[in-house]
Amino acid sequence: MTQQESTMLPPGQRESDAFPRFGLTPFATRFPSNTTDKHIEIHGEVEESIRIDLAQLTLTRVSQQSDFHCVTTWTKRNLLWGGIRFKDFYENCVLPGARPHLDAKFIVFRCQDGFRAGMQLSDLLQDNVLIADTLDGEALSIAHGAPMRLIAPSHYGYKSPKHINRIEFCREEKRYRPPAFRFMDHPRARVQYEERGTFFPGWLLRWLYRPLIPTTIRKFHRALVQHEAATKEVKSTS
Ligand SMILES: Nc1nc2c(c(=O)[nH]1)N[C@H]1C(S)=C(S)[C@@H](COP(=O)(O)O)O[C@H]1N2
Ligand SMILES: [Mo]
Repeated sequence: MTQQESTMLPPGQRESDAFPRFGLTPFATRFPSNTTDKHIEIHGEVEESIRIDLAQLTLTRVSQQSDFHCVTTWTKRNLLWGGIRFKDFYENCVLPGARPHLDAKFIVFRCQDGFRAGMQLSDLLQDNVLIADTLDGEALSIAHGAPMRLIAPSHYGYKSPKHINRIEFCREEKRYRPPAFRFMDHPRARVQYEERGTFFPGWLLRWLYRPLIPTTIRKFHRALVQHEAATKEVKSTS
């Protein structure tokens, strides 16, 4: 098991006891329609668009303990994720199968709830970036990204997209449209350098974001409770 060094919190972060379902509020009421099949489509600047079923892969499984840092300043420490390394997936499945163009170094993840995250390929090839399908030894819940999500612990949480189902290779990031206002997106979003967003410094965004945490948590929690009640109802009447 790889363990991330976890001593001091990164600049501007505060430890949270809870690990809430969280995100941009428009996504609170959107849910994945498929929570079991682990299919990822590879598209964009590639020789061949392909679809990979993670259940069929024989890549080495890893478990990793790492801290999770939301850009709004809460940090949940020591989460135990299980899955495969993105780097292994890229080298063994994506490169030989889809053959991305050599200059396609910007990657967009698309998710079942419409969320998306753009990242540099070089950041994704770090050892601590996973495609995770378990948390604490259990299959990922809907709250935390079923059936699978990216985990990129050196970057703010908005670079750990949940419910991923599609990966696109791009030549340039200029045309990428973030899911929120552009100032809220940083192409790298490294926690260590407090790259919370663009145009505004990280320390300023801390103060802008912090007051939004409680209402966001409530919104996401309520929506999940409603969703679970609705899906239960459907199951019992069918
Ligand atoms: N599909 C999807 N992925 C997402 C989000 C989202 O709303 N939808 N929110 C992001 C943000 S801002 C954060 S902080 C984390 C929250 O992860 P959690 O809900 O497992 O705590 O997911 C990230 N990935
Ligand atoms: Mo976040």
